[in-house]
Amino acid sequence: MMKFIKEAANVRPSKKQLDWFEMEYYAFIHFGPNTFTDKEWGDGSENPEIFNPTKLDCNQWVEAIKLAGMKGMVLTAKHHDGFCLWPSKYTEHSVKNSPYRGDIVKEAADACRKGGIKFGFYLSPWDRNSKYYGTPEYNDYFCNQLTELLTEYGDIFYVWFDNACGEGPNGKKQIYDFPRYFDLIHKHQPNAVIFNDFGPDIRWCGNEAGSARHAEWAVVPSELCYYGEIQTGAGPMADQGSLSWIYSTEKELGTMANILYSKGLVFAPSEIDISIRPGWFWHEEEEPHSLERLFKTYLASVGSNSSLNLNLPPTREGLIDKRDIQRLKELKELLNSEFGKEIAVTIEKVQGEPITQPIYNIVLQEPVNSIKYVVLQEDIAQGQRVESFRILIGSPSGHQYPIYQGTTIGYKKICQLQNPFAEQNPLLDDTRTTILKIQIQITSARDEVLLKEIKLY
Ligand code: FUL
Repeated sequence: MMKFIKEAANVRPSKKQLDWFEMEYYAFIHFGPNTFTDKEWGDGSENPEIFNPTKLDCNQWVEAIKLAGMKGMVLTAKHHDGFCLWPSKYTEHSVKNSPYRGDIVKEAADACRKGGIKFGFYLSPWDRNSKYYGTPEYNDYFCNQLTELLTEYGDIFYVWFDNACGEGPNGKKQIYDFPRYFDLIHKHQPNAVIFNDFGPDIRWCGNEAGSARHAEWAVVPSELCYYGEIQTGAGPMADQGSLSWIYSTEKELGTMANILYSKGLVFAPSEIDISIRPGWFWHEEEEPHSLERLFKTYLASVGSNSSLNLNLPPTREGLIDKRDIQRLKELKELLNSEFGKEIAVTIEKVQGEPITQPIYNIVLQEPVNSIKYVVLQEDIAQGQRVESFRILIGSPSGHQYPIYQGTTIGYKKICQLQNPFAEQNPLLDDTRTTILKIQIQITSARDEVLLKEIKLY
């Protein structure tokens, strides 16, 4: 068992997964016929004539994304309605037959390049317009479209496959040839990470509400990575009678109880995807979520070993809504004020008895009134190791008070010691004028602990 735990601690990310981790925060853009019909899911019968953005400006999207501090864009090149935002050679259901004749994928990719951010696309396997859907020919159709997107728009950092399908038990059944899709991506865009519910490079966090697991592990049972194929009835492990698959919403995904009996382990970190508004597509009457909700989501994603893919839906004119830009600005200002000024410290690492329980003694150069955040980072390139930790502050009389109890760290853990929107944490009261020391105790880990950063704010 010890050997297995050590192995789990040493499952490592690829270079492209590391690059993705470092992006932390990027934007989804949901745009298409739904924007004009006021729907969330089109049925594919929409007339392309309705798609008519009159002031479309992808540079404005990029400005909004950059203003928010995000590092990339993921555009819905084709949503479930099958309508393509590029003039695909393989269908008439696209921008080429709309009053807007341009190539929106090209405009978006060019704007990203010009603005110095990365570009990626979302491509829905579920296609409610294609006559091929539900037949083996659909995989050819899908691969043709995927190839267009992979070869005609420069560097792609991300290919986001959506596993949603609303066909129901009597609907069309499509066997997706995911291995073939993945091969195409590896061939044409070897640096692109691939997202699906089950990975292979990045996996869905399991909800669209912006909430995190109590312990988010990047190393998960390999059974998960075949789930998508099981769902569609295909693939090498399409054995529905077997218990050996794990659902992507599983709460304990990656924790010890779950990995101990797995067939293997893979490195597949989580992304939290959420829209800035209730819907993924723009609806006039909807308002952006509150600043508090978005900030919490940031802590639950970027601050909990996931990334944040925050959706900004363009309006019918083809611009990011002013209300959303205002909220993004507020969020950026809040992030700047919360994480703009580091507290200067000196850190001493004391080796605990086992190498998996080191203690970090942190002495502040100047006493402070309060510490709002402790930000921890493991050297994730070596694997994810910490299972649990706690943070203590020293009182003037020399007593130590535990102020935070944590589970995983991974790429980044933002420990919020006190909620900026709430009252003062009572535990801090008697020491708050004189905090000079804190201590971080790693209480359990899967192998030697390699913390890369400890920052206080
Ligand atoms: C879901 C889709 O059904 C939604 O429309 C949206 O695109 C979201 C990101 O993924 O599965």
